[in-house]
Parts: sequence; structure tokens; C-alpha cells
Amino acid sequence: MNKTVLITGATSGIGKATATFLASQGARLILCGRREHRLNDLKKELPTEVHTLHFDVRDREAVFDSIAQIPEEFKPIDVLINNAGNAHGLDDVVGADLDDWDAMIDGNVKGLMYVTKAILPEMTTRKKGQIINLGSIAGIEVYPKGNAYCASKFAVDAFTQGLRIDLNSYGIRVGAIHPGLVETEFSEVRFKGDQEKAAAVYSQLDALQAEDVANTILFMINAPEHVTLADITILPTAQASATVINKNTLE
Ligand code: NDP
Ligand code: 8X3
Repeated sequence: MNKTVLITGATSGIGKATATFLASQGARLILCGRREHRLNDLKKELPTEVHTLHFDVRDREAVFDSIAQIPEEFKPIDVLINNAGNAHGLDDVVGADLDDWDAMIDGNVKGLMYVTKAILPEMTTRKKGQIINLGSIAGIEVYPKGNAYCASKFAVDAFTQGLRIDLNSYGIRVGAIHPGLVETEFSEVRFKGDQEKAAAVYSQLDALQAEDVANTILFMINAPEHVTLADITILPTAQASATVINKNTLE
């Protein structure tokens, strides 16, 4: 694949799996995340040209500074995968922690918007490019105690639709992928390191793996230039909706 792809949240889960698949197809990669050691380890492992950027997507200045420093040989960026994000806590509105709300709104929404804005000028000048945002089933349906996380993913959906409209005359492809339960570090982060609680989310069902989502992202990228996969919802077969999950599929 003769493309340069920037992936946020490449240190783990879906972002890391997508980087691995794209590297095997020969794409040049710009990999982003806060955990620099993980980025360095991944760079050593991947059989392709990799540039790493470590910044927190919530830090507006860091986002713009880091992206401004991308070396010429990694330009132009053909594809932006806005994947960085997490849930923080699973509490009802009454009991929710405001710091968790800030982390989700600032990271999942504003962070994604900052990265997009920083990358866009190059794509609009070239009238070419593709942006893929990580939404969620939580951005399609609200579930109990999902409040702020769901709000952040509904916002990602609205922003994706707005981008597609505003970039229509530039020929830039804009799409989103909305996964259901994917077994990554996501629940460990949501439950603040409680591995037992995290494991319970994926127990007794054949959950999606990061590679399943990565595979579909590759499909979105490899679609012909005149084809935009605008929205793809991907669920484990055991999941029918945000809340209807068959926990007996492995019995
Ligand atoms: P992981 O926790 O495994 O990965 C999250 C990634 O996001 C990490 O690489 C992390 O890197 C990065 N990240 C998080 N916050 C920030 C931040 N403030 N600044 C920079 N990077 C950040 O989870 P997933 O792979 O599952 O999640 C990836 C995306 O998929 C998220 O947007 C999530 O909401 C979405 N999603 C996940 C689902 C699931 O069930 N797992 C289902 C639907 C959507 P680092 O910590 O190094 O900065
Ligand atoms: C992650 C999927 O259902 O845990 O976005 O919110 S869910």
C-alpha cells in the first residue's frame, strides 16, 4: 500500500492492531500515543517506515506542535485514523466523577477535533485524503451509566457527519466505524486498573478482537477512491445492541 497513515492511540488495542496490519501491507505510518516506550517498541517490531509522536490529544498546543514537526518524508498524510479514546468510569450521573467526564469529553471529542484540524490543511490543499473516526455502539445507543461516554461518542458521530458535509467539495473521504464490545485494554482503563471487573465484561461471550476492527478499517481504506464507507457498525455475533448481549454463547 503506497499510503502514509497517521493513527492516534497506536500504543494499544485497535490502534496497535491497525498499525500492524497496515505495516504488513507496506504503508508508511505515523503512530501516536502518550506511552512513548510502547511507541518505540512498536516501531522496532514493524516491517515498515514508522515515525512516532507522543502527545496527549487533550493538549491543544502539543497536538499542533507535534503534527507541525512531522518530517517531510512522512508527508503528505493520506489517511488519518482518529482512534485515541477511552471510557473513564461506569457510574450514573448522580455518582459520576467530574474528572472522568472531563477526560472523556476532552479526549474523545475535543482531542479528535484538534487532531483533525491540525491535519486538515494539507488534505484540503491537495483535495485528497481520508479520515476514519472511531465511534462506538455507544454513539448509536445510550446505555445505563454510559452517560458521558455515550455523549462523547454521539459527538464523534455528529462531528463525522459535519466533516463529511464540509469536506464534500474537497473530495476527502470521511467515515466512521462503530464497534460493539472489543476485548482490549478499554475496560481496564474504564475500571481504573481493576482487571477482574474488566475481564467480566468479555467473559462468557466471543467478543470482538482488535484485529476484527483493524481488518474492517483496512477494508475502508482499500475501497476504491470513489467509494466512501460512511458508517460501519461492527458487533460480536453475541451482541444485538448496546445492552442485549448473549452471555451464553460459549456454553
Ligand atoms: P485501548 O485502551 O486498548 O486503547 C486506547 C488508545 O487510545 C491507547 O493507545 C491510548 O494511548 C490512546 N489514548 C487514550 N487517551 C488518550 C489521550 N488523552 N491522548 C492520546 N492518546 C490517548 O482501547 P481500544 O483500542 O479499545 O479503543 C480505541 C478506540 O476504540 C477508542 O476511541 C474507543 O472509544 C473505541 N471503541 C472501543 C471499543 C471497545 O469495546 N474496546 C468499542 C467501541 C469503540 P496512550 O494511553 O498511550 O496515550
Ligand atoms: C465501547 C463499547 O459498549 O463498552 O465503546 O461502550 S461499550
